Amino acid sequence: TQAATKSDTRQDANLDYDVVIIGAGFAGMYQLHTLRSKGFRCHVYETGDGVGGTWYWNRYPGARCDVESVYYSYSFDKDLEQEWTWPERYSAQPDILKYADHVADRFDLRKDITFETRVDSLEFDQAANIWSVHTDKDEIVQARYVVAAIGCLSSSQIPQFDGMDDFRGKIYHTGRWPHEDVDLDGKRVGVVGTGSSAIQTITKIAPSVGDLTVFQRTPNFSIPANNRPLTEDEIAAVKSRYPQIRETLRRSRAGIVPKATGKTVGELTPEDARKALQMRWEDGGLQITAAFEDTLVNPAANDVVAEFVRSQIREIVDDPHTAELLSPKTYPIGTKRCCVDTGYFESYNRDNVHLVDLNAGPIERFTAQGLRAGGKDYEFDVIILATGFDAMTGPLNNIDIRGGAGSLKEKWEHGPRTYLGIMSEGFPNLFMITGPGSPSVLSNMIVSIEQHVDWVTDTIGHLDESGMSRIEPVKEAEDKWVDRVNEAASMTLMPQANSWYMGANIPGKTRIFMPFVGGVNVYRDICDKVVADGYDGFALA
Ligand code: N01
Repeated sequence: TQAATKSDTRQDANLDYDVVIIGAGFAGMYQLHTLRSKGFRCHVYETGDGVGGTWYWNRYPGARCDVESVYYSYSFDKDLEQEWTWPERYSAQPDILKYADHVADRFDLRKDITFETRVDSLEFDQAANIWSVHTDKDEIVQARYVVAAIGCLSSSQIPQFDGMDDFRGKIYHTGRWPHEDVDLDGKRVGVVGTGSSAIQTITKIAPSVGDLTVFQRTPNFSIPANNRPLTEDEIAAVKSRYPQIRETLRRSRAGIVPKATGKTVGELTPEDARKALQMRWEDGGLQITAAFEDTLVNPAANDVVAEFVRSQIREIVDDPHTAELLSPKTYPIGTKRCCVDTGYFESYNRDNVHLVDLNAGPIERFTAQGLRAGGKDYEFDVIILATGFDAMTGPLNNIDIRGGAGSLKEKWEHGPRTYLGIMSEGFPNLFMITGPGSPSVLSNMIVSIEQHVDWVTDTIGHLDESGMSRIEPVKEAEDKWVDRVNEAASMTLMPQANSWYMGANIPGKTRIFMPFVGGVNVYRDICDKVVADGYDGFALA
């Protein structure tokens, strides 16, 4: 039974829970499953009224994953893997949400989840090693450990334009899309932003809206998805090889099956370099930057990839001026997350789609009828803000987290400080899943989630079995790790872009590269070694 697997040494019987988990997305669900199967008393608080996290919130038209579904799925249960069949190479949001619901049912997760409840604040009692968890329903519960499984892109960034309240139409943010149908047919629609969310939305709605105006500040590199239904043969082949595929993902840099040439651009003839790019363009997806080993470290190699994509844009888009505006030139390719699309650039060949370059004149204000940009008034029925997220640190900073000496938000004022992206000194017994300082958003999130969740489960199990009740990073270990994360980033071109990886999309946010760029494989070995060396860099008590 569950209780029998947990050590009897615990002193926690008077606490509400052993572990409170925040968030019922892919991280929170798996964390609940693993800890519960080891006999820990866990409870999950979730703001939404269902599971699925990012796939619960991002219901905008055309929402789809940019990682192939057979990779973007749990590996922890062999039967689950065999019984679930993905319909498409890159599945759409409703199918991924169905999968999350299926997992919640199959492992009976909902009985330990309280929905429609936000965790507002956390307070740690340093003497007793207990977290008090406060919710927006005025509930306070106490637990030994807290796991923040709150996602990296869950705090929507809604720019505050003057006059937003004056607008008589509807305003939607892609990351907070309504659950009920939004009828855009024949409507005059404005989209602010040209990131992944915008690109998918624009492509999906362009054929059915009346008129669509896209407000672009920075153009994005986007690669065709080459999405398609998976054939029965493909599905059978994947299912028969799942264990090997999963192992490849775990040992890969980014949690996907790499399609690397293994060569730098200088090791290839110009013709072979072009072939490598053309092959990846036709195959579809995010692998274009893997064409050369040095794409993300060598400006010359990067420019070969970037120029290839720009040449494709020029070929697709009929109007040369629009093609130029859509061609990214101000940052290296891959330093802002590349997008994956199904006919995005083609959308601009439609008569009802218009592109406004905000560099010629920014959005000045919203008006009763629409918005004014560059001195010109635009009229809309609906304005869609595809303006992104306060990434990685935003979701944690939205919770008032007090470790005793101060708040996490204060500590992170000049950028996140973590050890391994899992914990932060001064905040014992608080774990983060895919936190800043781990590979996280640079990887297939599910691979990184499983690795972190397993690590946390093993660690809590180890503490429990050893009769201990507290873990916290040592300051020197954290300082060294922060330096290592920064050094790794500085060896690449990544810090050159004004990306959300850098926090550059949020006015006033410290500009620092947040994820660990060293790779999922390298990172996994580091975490394993820390444990093998007796939790090196952590203080346990
Ligand atoms: O957000 P973004 P997103 N005035 O930050 C613009 C994942 N994702 O939701 O670039 C005018 O990328 C902003 O302009 P700029 C994926 O990891 C995955 O699209 O800052 N414009 C930018 O164009 C992705 O990277 C999938 O100059 C303003 C846009 O809004 C991440 O989520 C699908 C503005 C925001 O783009 C975030 O993507 C969707 C302002 N005041 C998302 N403020 C898939 O799996 C912002 N912008 C396919």
